[in-house]
Amino acid sequence: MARRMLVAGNWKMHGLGADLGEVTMISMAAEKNRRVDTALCMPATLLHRAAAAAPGFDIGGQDVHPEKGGAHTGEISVDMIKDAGGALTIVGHSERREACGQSDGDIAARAAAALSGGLHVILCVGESLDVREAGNAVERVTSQLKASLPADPDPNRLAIAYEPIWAIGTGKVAGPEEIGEMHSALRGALSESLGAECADKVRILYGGSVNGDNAETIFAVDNVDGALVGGASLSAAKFVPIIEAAS
Ligand code: G2H
Repeated sequence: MARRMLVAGNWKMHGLGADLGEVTMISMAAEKNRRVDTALCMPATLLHRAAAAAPGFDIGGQDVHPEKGGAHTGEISVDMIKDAGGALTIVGHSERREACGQSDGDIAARAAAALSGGLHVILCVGESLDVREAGNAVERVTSQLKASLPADPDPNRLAIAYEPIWAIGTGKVAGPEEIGEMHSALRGALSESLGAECADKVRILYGGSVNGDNAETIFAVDNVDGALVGGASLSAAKFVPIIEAAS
């Protein structure tokens, strides 16, 4: 089936109030390009102001806690993201898995809470360079996906992002054959876990040093339904060409 492309930015720990003009410019470009779904995942401090700076545009968080509230210093809940105007969240980014020791089970719980609370979810998976060089990338990443999936997800509100850790912020991009092989394997793993009909609706994004120069090549690969973009999402000048490449 034809899936709509999704291009989501991940500002990570970047951005101050002075940078919100970029959010507005990106949202205006997205408004003109209705063929592609577009979103920006902001640091918690900017969620509310980014939503106000870009009415009608999808703003999201970068992680979410599975519980509704409690003694969880530094965490953010589903209701907090929604209250700030957010519509989606990333879960399972490798930087969060590593920094916070999140297991696949933790990621599944976070994704389940976000989906049941009404958010859209971008669930990240990816392998290290050691795993890639040992020839175990497909096996590792498909296992990681199966263990990180929430039960009975709404496929229209779940996207998977394949982000090889060795390609994140390094300027190294997986080649079209590596991306195609992994995305096809991830579609198969989704089918085994959720059934073919459901798996067919889930978008699989690529992430890792995507930019305006390489986006078109990446988007031409089978089973690539968009991108999760870090560094190149911080300015309209760099992000808008990626949105255009998806349309
Ligand atoms: C991968 C990506 C966004 P970048 O983490 O999630 O970042 O595009 O900077 O490699």
